[in-house]
This record gives sequence, structure tokens and C-alpha cells, in this order.
Amino acid sequence: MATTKGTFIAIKPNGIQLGLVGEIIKRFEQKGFCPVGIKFLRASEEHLKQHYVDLKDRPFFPGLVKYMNSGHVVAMVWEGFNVVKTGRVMLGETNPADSKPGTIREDFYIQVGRNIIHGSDSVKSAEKEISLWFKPEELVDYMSCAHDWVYE
Ligand code: IDP
Ligand code: MG
Repeated sequence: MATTKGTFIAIKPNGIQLGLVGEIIKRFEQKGFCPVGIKFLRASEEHLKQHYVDLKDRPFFPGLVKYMNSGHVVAMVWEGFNVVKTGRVMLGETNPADSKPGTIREDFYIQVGRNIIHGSDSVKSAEKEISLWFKPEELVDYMSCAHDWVYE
């Protein structure tokens, strides 16, 4: 299959409250990516500290963990060709003010500390994040019937 490994995408608590779940899933589907895992959960502070461990010394870290723990998140794994890189392009920049029109973080502009959505920034971190958020049995293995219409 002409795909690369999956990427981990999470809709943050305010993305859910603002009613953006369907819109975000739609964008990934329209791009030809396949959802192989989706769940709705409230992540513990411990879990979030592990997820953002690389940022643990940043001044915004405690606020980030609190924000991510303030409600539920939609945790997802999407697969498809170049999905990690393209997923980041679709998200836009960390700071919505620097994002290009048409990206999720720019279209639904909110400040950097409330930027709606998470996406893995490399194949390596995607692997790490997928195994942190999903058990292998929670991920499905299937080929979209549109596969041959999307990939050459
Ligand atoms: P990313 O989400 O685009 O990969 P990271 O640098 O990994 O950006 O930061 C993780 C998250 O931490 C961001 O998505 C954002 O929610 C939050 N964050 C990053 N920089 C700041 C900041 O300067 N102030 C407040 N929150 C921040
Ligand atoms: Mg990051």
C-alpha cells in the first residue's frame, strides 16, 4: 500500500467545545487519509505530562497540561501517504497567527495556548505518541475502498 506510517492527531478540549470535531475529521477524510483509531477520552495529568515531556521545562508547561486536562480530547490515528508531514501542514503553525489561510489553526483562530489540535511532528514522535495513546488492539487494519482512486 502506498502509505507511510500513521500520525497521531488529537482534538483538544476547546476544539470539542467549539464544535469542530466533524470539521476536522472531514478535512482528513477529504485529503484521502484513513482513520485507523478514534476515541474520546479525558487524559490524566500524568498521561499528558508524558505526552508533552519534551516541553517539561517550558514556562507554559503547567498551563498546557491543565488546558489539555480541562475536558475530553478526541484521540485519533490517521494513515496515508506522507500523513505525518501533510497532517502538520493541514494543522498550520504552532502559533495560529503564523499559520496560512486554509489551515485548521488559522481558520479557527484562537491563541497559541488554545490552538485546538495536536499533530505529531515527525515519524519518530508519531510512533511514540501512537503507542502512548493507543493499545495495538484499538487500531484497525483495513484498506479504504477509495485507495486506488487516491494513490497511483
Ligand atoms: P505543536 O503543537 O505545534 O507541535 P509544540 O511546540 O510542540 O507545538 O507545543 C505543544 C503545545 O504547547 C502547542 O500546541 C500549544 O498548545 C502549547 N504551546 C506552545 N507554545 C506555547 C506558548 O508560547 N504559550 C502557550 N502555549 C504554548
Ligand atoms: Mg509538538
